[in-house]
Amino acid sequence: MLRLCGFAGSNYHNKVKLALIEKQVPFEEVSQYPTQDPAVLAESPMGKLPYLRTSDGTIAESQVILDYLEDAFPAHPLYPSSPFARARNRELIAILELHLELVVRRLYGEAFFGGTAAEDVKVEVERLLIRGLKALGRRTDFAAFVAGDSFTAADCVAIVHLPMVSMATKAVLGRDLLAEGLPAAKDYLKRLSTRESVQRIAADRKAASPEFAAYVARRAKR
Ligand SMILES: N[C@@H](CCC(=O)N[C@@H](CS)C(=O)NCC(=O)O)C(=O)O
Repeated sequence: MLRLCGFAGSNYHNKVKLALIEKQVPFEEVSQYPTQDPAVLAESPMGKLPYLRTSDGTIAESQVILDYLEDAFPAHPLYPSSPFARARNRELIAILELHLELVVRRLYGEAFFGGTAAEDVKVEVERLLIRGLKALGRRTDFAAFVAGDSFTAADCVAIVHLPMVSMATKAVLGRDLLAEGLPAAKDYLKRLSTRESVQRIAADRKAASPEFAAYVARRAKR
């Protein structure tokens, strides 16, 4: 049985969990919060979450895990069949992660963990997010799913990362850059929120919120 190690409040954890649910691959979850504990570093070299325990060993990095799942469990594919469409799917994922999530992450300290982001960081993040959102809008209109008419890996990524753009920019910049830059994405998130897999993620995140609050409190004391 595969074991997904991480926590329900993590967007990267939920990306992999969505893929497992959508692919109908059985798995169990093991609750793990960020740490540099040697036992965790032995399983996830950077101590990043999530990581996947398989019968062959552990795998870290959510995108690597998604690609492993696609290779190991080809039934219920999450990528299109043509090489070009697969590349375009991964291009969407790269935009979502490199040019949106990794950028907005610089605001999480202030948005969620009681920290303060420097003014120059806020200015830079806003500039880069506007650019990243424009790039995403050049590749999808969110008419149905992110990459066309069916649910794909790019949806597993968009569903978990795009709300972070909204939440963190609202909290730190006082404006929802997602709503301003890509209003169709807000409608898409609302539509997809009724999907069974997405509802399960949301319910699990809610159920784990006291555990997450305890982690945030521990983190603030460090
Ligand atoms: N590139 C990694 C990013 C994962 C990531 O940043 N996870 C966060 C939790 S949402 C984490 O482990 N943070 C702790 C740390 O960076 O040490 C992936 O795709 O899995």
